[in-house]
Amino acid sequence: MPKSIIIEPERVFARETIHLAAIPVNAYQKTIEEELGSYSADDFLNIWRDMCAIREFETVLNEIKTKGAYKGVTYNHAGPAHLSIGQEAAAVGMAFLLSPDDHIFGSHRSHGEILAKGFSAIRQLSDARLLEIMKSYREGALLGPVEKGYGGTVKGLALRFFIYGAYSEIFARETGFNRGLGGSMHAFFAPFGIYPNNAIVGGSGSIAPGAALFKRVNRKPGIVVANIGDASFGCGPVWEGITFSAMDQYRKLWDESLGGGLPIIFNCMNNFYGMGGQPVGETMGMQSIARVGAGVNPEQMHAERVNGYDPLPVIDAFRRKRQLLLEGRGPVLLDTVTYRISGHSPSDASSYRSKEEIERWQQADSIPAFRNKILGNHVVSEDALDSARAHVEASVFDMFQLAADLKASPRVSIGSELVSTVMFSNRRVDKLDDRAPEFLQNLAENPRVQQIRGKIRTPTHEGKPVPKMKAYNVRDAIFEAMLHRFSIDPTMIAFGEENRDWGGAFAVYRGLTEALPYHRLFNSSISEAAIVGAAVGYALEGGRVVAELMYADFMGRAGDEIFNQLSKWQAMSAGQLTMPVVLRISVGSKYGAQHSQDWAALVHHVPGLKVVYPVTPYDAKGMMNAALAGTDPVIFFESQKVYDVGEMFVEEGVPEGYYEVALNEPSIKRKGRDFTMLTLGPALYTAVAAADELQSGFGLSAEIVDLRTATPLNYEPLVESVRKTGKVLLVSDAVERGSVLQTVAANLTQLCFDDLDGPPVVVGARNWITPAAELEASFFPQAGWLLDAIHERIMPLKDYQPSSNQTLGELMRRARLGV
Ligand SMILES: Cc1ncc(C[n+]2csc(CCOP(=O)(O)OP(=O)(O)O)c2C)c(N)n1
Ligand SMILES: [Mg+2]
Repeated sequence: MPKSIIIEPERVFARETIHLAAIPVNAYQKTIEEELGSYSADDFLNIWRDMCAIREFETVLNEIKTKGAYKGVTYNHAGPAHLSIGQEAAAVGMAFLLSPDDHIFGSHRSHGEILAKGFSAIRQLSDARLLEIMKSYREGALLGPVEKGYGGTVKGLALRFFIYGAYSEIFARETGFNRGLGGSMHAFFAPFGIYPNNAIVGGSGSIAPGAALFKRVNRKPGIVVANIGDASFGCGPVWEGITFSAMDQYRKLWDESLGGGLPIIFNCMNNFYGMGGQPVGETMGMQSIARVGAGVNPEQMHAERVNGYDPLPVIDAFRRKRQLLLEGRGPVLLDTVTYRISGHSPSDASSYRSKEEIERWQQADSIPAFRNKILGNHVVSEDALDSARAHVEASVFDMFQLAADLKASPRVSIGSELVSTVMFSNRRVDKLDDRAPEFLQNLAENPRVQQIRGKIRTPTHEGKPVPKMKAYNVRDAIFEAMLHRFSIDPTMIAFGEENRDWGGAFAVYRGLTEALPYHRLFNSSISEAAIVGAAVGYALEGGRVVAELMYADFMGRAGDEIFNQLSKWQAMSAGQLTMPVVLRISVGSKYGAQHSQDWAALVHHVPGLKVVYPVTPYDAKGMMNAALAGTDPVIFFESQKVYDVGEMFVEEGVPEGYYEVALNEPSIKRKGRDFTMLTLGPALYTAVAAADELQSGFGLSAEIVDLRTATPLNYEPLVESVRKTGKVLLVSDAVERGSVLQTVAANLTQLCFDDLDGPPVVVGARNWITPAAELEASFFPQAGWLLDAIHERIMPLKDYQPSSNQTLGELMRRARLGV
């Protein structure tokens, strides 16, 4: 049902003051004596041991990066190492109380967080479960080398297994968590609740909210933590992720049983520096990151600044904030203050800070400070501390040595085409969970379903063309395919701007508001980065999403999320994660320069994305069905020029039942013999008009092939057609320079060289901004342009007068000017 949130002028204009609450800074001031009831001696020992392990892990990396050896073991590590020496207390404090169901996301500097979370999970999981994880994880590939000759406890084995997996991943070994395809900045290990870390600063800020969304929508236990740096708070996507996480609707409009606000902590690992820039005093103005919460919601995100140079205040904060999240009162912001003693990377000369400053933080170093704190109270003996440290350092060293050993820990063979096999998962999964999908009504009663039932699905009816109002159109086709999957897969959700009550900006979703509860279809904030980022987070937790960008021109707003996140996580996980996301993107017209551009070429260029562009009802339904049955990210372009178009090509009409159209197959829309016209997008209809003119005016028959897809693309039908005709014209509404069709033309030139009478000719839109609606005919390819191009560059048409300049000289002129 549409919502009703009434805005009353009298209330809006009443005189008031907005009061901000005080923001706690270093509120935790407990002594160890006061904490004795909360921690056992073992807890203290474990905290200490975990900090020491992280310090040693990072020290090894620092030594091999700067000196090429550690304790006599030489190793050349070619890749990055963004170390967190100094930040151990913050990492251990963050992870100490988190359960394996609590999921952390991180940054380029997350080795410490990964280790801390892994150690915490190992403590909490039973021996049986740990063995199960170690034996099943990548079929025991990591466990094999570690268990050889090991005679200790299961937990000891798990600790070594985990450190080994981390080092191996950093060293790009087959035995890494992700077969070395993730590496230092992207490592993760989902069985312990460690989710992707991100080399894009603030990348996790828009992804982690999707993981929290997954937990709410699918009623899963646990919380989500986004560990991001202080400088990342200058990143737009972080703000968008926060906004997305704090939407009122979770608590005000969604079913209460889902649990309320998103269970997410944005945990700022505040080390006072970007690389060398300083957010406080130089690159930002908020002074304390905790202040950000005050602008987000009345609860101010329960924001606090805590002392992250001592693990206990951090544990205390996580205990309290986790509870808030479980009560549905999220999101939360923590400003966890720490310091990076190590350089940004081992090549960092620290030219941006003084030696004195580093020395002062070294003097306050959290590891000796914590030791003194617990020793002072005789809770744990000095011997116990020393032996725990020595023991864990030995494990770190052993595992470093094992990971550095190319025999025990080989690299993946580059020639094996491993990467090719993980770029796409290419799976079919009908549903990602077994529970019954939630609906608000019996679908037979849905007004849109009933309306569609009365529509005509064939190109003609009683011998006449079908009037627009009665034709089953592209809009209906997408709706039908989505409703089908909504009714099968309970995890499937859809969101984007104006997706709910409005019915989607172009009315594709009209009727869904009545059918679906809020958590399956909702309006998001105007946050394109968060829309795509959250879709990524939702999918990599195991759900299916249809996210939507209203116009292709807005892709830039979600650039990182599309280009680096949606596209890359399947491969960076070595195929362990799937990414069942369909990103619907509408291509505009009549709306000028910033609302009418076809940017299929941008995503076609990015490895890891399937890119399709159906423009007929038959194709739209079949391809949406296929996209929603798969597990790969599909960029699903739609054209606003053709939402209303009925089926013109499939005589039998668009089936009412389920069918799929393969996502890599071009479709021959009209058979012909004289030349081939290849199209992508709504230019199909321009080609049809041109082909009709060629037939009636010149007796020429064109074969029209709609690519329907940019990636992947089966060239066989294209080659077959071009072999037959020897001539090919390629047409799309995208600007010609760098377009998908230029790539297809280049490939066809090679594939059909011997059969071609001349080179393939590409006609695209001008290399301009899209002008106003009234001038579009001078920008988008017109049927006449196609005839002109054929006449000038493929075969002269008898007595023909071109209306536009499609000559090679003009091609040169335009290229020279860049227009
Ligand atoms: C989007 C993006 N911009 C710039 C960089 C280069 N870079 C890597 S780390 C870093 C500083 C990040 O600072 P912060 O977020 O505070 O994390 P810290 O390094 O302090 O842990 C920069 C600028 C990047 N990786 N990603
Ligand atoms: Mg920082």
